[in-house]
Amino acid sequence: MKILISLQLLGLTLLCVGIFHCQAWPRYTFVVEETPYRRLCSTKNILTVNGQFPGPTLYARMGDTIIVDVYNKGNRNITIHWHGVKQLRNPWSDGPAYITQCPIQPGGSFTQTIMFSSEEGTLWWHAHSDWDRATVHGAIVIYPNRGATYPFPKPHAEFPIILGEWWKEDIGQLYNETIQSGGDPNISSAFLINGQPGDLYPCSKPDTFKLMVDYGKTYLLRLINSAMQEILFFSIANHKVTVVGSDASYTKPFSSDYVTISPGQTIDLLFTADQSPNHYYIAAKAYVGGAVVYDNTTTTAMLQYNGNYTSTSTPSLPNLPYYHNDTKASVHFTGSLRSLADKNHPIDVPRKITTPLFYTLSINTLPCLNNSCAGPNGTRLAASVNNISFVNPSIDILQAYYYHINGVFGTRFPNFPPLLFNFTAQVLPLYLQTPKLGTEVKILKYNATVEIVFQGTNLVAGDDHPMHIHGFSFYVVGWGLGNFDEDKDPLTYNLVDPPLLNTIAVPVNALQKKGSLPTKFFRGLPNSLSKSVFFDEKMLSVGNMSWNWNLFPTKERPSKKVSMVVGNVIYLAGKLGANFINDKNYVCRK
Ligand SMILES: [Cu+2]
Repeated sequence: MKILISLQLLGLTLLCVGIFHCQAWPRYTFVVEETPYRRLCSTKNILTVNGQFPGPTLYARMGDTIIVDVYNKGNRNITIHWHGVKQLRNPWSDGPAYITQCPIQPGGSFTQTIMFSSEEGTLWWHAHSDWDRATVHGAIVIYPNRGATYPFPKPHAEFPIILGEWWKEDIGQLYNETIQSGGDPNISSAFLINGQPGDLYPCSKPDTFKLMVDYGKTYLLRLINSAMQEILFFSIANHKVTVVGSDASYTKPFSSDYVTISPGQTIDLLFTADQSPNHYYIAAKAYVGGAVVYDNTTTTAMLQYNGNYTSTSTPSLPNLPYYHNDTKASVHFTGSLRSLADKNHPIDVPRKITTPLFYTLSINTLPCLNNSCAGPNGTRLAASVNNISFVNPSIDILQAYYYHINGVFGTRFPNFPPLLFNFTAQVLPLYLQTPKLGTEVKILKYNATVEIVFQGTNLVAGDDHPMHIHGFSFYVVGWGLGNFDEDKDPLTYNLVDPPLLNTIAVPVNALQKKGSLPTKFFRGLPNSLSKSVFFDEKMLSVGNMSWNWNLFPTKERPSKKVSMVVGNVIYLAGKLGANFINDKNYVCRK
């Protein structure tokens, strides 16, 4: 019989199986604290991890387990989430506030275990409470297993490139004001590359992020979109990039002048420094498909060749798609992603679906006393899936689920929209705008194979809707414009090499005139460790759109005695907005 002993020694936790085989788990300390940062000519305190912005990078090998001791020395409740980590049988450590845990209160701490399994490539971690992830985030780099290699030539060097968003005002205040007003949050003041706005913003030039390269060498960029709201276009002047992975899963290499990246998504890129030695701009700006207000500024970093040469006095900017609403450019890039699907990285797209789900994604409005809110006609903006707008529970759902605490959530989340109408009509009756409020979950059977069709609607305002699932990756088998056609659209599914992602943008329709909005079709829970899961739709609102979405496990092999809930937590966090119920209203059990 194996003996399991856990020791904490010299900062390493040792898991010993038997007497002779001990494995050290890397252990990190995250101190969440207010730190002054100066950007755009003014200084403000931001919430950071260990005083760093962006926060520290976590490193692991495929299949590793690492431990992070999180200390909240800030002045408000926080949680930390490991975005895209499957966390098999370990949902308690996953971090979404009020879903898997109560927040860590000021002065409190929480030791979180991050269990990697099939993920390989780039993921990221971020705060998962209110809007704190704007400044509390960092990269997760997952190398191949010992003895294994990348499925592409080893790059000379690799760099995380974190795209971010900066507000001049305090993030907590911005959140509270948005909650109070019921309208859109103020647009950001700048976008950032590795924490810096770049040359095109005031007071920023000396600190622009510089990427130093040697002529002729190839580099790996681990691109992460940590922006709160916006899908971003990214490009390097004069250099093509080759996409080799996304969301910690390898893709078939494809070459492109630019990249489209959703909030929450990661993309691994190779590029070769094969141009004449000089300085070249790297740039990113928002892609916005809907008719909404947005930050139209451009962030830059500098690609600088090493060596002796005279650089151009004004380096050229890259050719980003010209229009901010260039949906064609956006979906062309996203639609080009394919799983690598080779001998060493096989895929397993489920063919037999046990649970078809059809989810409408809508922006909604809620009545507001004296029509005094900042949404359309004095209403409060909201959002829904299948017309249910999520209400935060009083205690976290995982706890309520595990301990059978009644009255925290319902189990009647609908498989299909309760109201059928022409979802993508240009003009829709006003009464459809008001959603139902609730904390409803969908319970799936153990071993369920799920297909989800996301159908955008034109209620209030059509827009792109980034969607993320916690703890699972999914195959994106297709997308299209207009209302989903259950006869024709499945015939176009890619079941051969669809990309395996954890975050995807359901795009706004490029052909608005025809009154159609797009759909995306997801298939399956590809993990071979099939699980029983239940869904919770957490529709947050405020802003042009905000989405959260969660999946929990039920008890896998209930006959086996385990000390925790088995399986995963899933969370869709696209444009993560604020809840329409203020955090202060919560009572969370100790
Ligand atoms: Cu997540």
